[in-house]
Amino acid sequence: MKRAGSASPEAPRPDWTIEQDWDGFTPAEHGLWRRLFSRQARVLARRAVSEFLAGLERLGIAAEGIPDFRRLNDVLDRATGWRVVAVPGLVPDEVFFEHLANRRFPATCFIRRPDQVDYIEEPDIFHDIYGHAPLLVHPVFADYLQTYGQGGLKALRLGSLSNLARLYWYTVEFGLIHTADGLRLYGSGIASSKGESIYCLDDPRPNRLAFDLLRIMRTNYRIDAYQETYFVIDSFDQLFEATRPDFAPYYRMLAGLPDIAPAEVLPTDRAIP
Ligand code: HBI
Ligand code: FE
Repeated sequence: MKRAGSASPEAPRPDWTIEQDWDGFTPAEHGLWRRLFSRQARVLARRAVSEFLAGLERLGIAAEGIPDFRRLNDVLDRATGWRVVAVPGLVPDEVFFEHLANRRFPATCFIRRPDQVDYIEEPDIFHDIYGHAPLLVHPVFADYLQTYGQGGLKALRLGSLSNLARLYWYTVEFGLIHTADGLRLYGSGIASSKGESIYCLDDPRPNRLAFDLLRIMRTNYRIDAYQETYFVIDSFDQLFEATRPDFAPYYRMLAGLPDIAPAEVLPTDRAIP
């Protein structure tokens, strides 16, 4: 059954936000969340970076089912000044970046169908909240994502969005990080997928390459299969520092260079064991 929030009788708001209508979720929808959540807790225990697991715990979204954004926002706001806002689905790039630039994370409010537990191509609330919200309480990652939103607005004006979108893909969505305990995952696209959480760390097939900003911005990606290449950061500080400069000169350099295929490894790449 669908809820009033997604079929508002009023004209859509210019920022695409809607009400989450938390009271409208059914027991079956809460049950599906709990099932996804407990399954993923086991998988991520020794695979997700400790900052992600700490964020999950701090948000207190473990036990009860689909989180109420009002409660989530109390914690988020106190931690880093971020909030989540409800949107009906994918929103236009400019709207998406405008939210990020103002420390608002647009989150969908529908949950996948029971036959989609293992795979769904579009973002649902499990991906958006379980996958994305935990790192929003991390001060450095919180700043990185806001800076990305500001950079997105600029990339749109400069016609370089395809370059910048790859940075989001290979970090925020599918990033790995090197820690004292070995490789860990932090990307939300991985963290919200049981299969890819295991594959990205345990499978010998994918390339795991050291983070390289310009290289990433040349690399195509697949949205319909596990990644063939992951990029590994050393720390969130490294990520934030590398993306702090003005990208306009980078975009001019990249304009003359060919794209790199998702599976390709270059002689200049540094593989992470
Ligand atoms: N909308 N709701 C939503 N979630 C996204 O992740 C998203 C979006 N709109 C555009 C968009 N992502 C892309 O522009 C970026 O990932 C580059
Ligand atoms: Fe996402």
